[in-house]
Amino acid sequence: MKSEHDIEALRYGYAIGKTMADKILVLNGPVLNMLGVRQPKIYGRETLAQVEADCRKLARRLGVSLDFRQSNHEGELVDWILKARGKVSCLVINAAAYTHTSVAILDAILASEVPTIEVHISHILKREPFRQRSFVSEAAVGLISGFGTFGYQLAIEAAARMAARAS
Ligand code: CA2
Repeated sequence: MKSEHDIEALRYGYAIGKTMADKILVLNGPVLNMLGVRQPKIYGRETLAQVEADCRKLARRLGVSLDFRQSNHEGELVDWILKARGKVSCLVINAAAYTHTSVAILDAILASEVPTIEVHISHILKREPFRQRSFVSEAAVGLISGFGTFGYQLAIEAAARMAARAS
């Protein structure tokens, strides 16, 4: 018979028996499912599935479990962030266009009280003025931007170190 914790763990994709300190949630916002398919000059040639595979490899090496998700829907991202409260040690988020528009995602991060690392593939401060404003940054511990998809690896490394320090 599975406990409520085990069912939650399965739903979130966490390894049963791991503690909150071991869990990193990676969220990706709208249109990132098109990664590697269009605009390779800005976002590179790697697909989101390849980014996920690289992140999983690194997470295994670091001994942390990973839940990696993408949604084109603001409300779905908000729900995932709120459900992470008390269950994950760190949120890594590339909110894509919602970075620059979504007070709802900012409020969800603040309400979740989950330490958050903001990631962008491109260097948002060097792009159009509307991309230079980030609501996510108001709540994030730090920002990784401009390192291409390698930024996800940097964020997971930082998240694992933060979690180890906190536990
Ligand atoms: O640089 C980033 O990671 C961004 O978060 C990407 C967002 C953009 O709105 C942000 O300003 C910066 C765009 C994600 C859409 O990804 C695409 C992938 C392939 C083709 C077109 C868009």
